[in-house]
Amino acid sequence: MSQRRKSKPRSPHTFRQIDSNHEGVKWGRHSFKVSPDGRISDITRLNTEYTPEHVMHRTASSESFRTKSNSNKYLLLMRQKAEYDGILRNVSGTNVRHDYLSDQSHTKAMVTELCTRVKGLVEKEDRIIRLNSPVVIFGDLHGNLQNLLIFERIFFPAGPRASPYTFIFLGDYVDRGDYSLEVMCCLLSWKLQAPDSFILIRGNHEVRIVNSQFTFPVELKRKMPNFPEAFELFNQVFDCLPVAALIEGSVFCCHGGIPKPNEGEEFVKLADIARSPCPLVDPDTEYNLTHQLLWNDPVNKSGKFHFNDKRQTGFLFTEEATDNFLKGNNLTHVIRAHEVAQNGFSLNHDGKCVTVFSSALYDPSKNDAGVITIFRKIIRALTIETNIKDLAKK
Ligand SMILES: [Mn+2]
Repeated sequence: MSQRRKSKPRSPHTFRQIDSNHEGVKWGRHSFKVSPDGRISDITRLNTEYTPEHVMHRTASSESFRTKSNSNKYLLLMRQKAEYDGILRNVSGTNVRHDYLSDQSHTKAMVTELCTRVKGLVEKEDRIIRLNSPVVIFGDLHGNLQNLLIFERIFFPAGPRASPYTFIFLGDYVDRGDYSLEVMCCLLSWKLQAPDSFILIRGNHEVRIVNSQFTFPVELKRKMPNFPEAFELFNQVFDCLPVAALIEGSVFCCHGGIPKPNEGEEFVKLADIARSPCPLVDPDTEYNLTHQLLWNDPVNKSGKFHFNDKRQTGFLFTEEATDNFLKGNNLTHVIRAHEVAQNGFSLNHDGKCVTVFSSALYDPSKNDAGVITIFRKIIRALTIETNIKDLAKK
């Protein structure tokens, strides 16, 4: 019989190191029942520590897990609106016979509260938000409420806080589609419920000089004729949205793409993007680097940057520009939105630049919606089935 080797006792130093470095875990405050379609009920508070009731009601966790919290009431209104309009399968079991959103007193209080509270959250955020995986990344929504509610059912049916994912939206929430107001009310409600894991990045349509020329103000006026302040309230939130996200210190996310460096420089440093002002009302004239983050597109051409003819503003960036930006900042990939893609995503620059677009049927070629996930160091592009024929209740 072989002699068993005596194992060396671990040095106490090792234990001390582990002890001093770990961040620890703690109990969440709520437990609940989840139905097969993801609805939560039977919410109970775990009494692991004493918290006074008036403090409890102000935490994001109770905002998420109290069915009577304002954000949950607003989300229910948006789902009922979608069911009433026949763009979402009725799963609530209630037959919605009334368009609750047409009640002006509801919408005015809702928009005021959502905009005021979320502005208070996003203006404190870093301009580049640093995150770890797992993440789900969404591209342009453009007022597509139906697709957004399908994403909810697939990725966070019991709310973003009950999911291990961090959700990143890359902007262009409003204009073009019919439901910019409802899309914004959903996004802002979820932001209140999960401020650290529900991230809203600014797109070029989240700029009042842009959206004032598209459908957003017309839609607000039609749906809330007695509340002209709504347009400015939403845009004050937009002025304060962060402009980029960085995942695992390696994947850079923004709406448009890589900005052109100053003469004599090879690449734009992340530190310069992080200095983007807040609030930023007109990126074009106040901080052009951010204007480019919101507008630029990738191109397969030689050289580095070319004028963006298609947009008549910003630049097209080449693979060489992508390489310089990635190498200079020690990154591996860029994930951006801003351009429609047939399967919901497309790859440029040898897979180093990814485009994601999350609004189906946006163009005449009947594009699909896509999302990107990053999980265990793997980037995956998904096409989401959003065909509504079997979803509509008619
Ligand atoms: Mn765009």
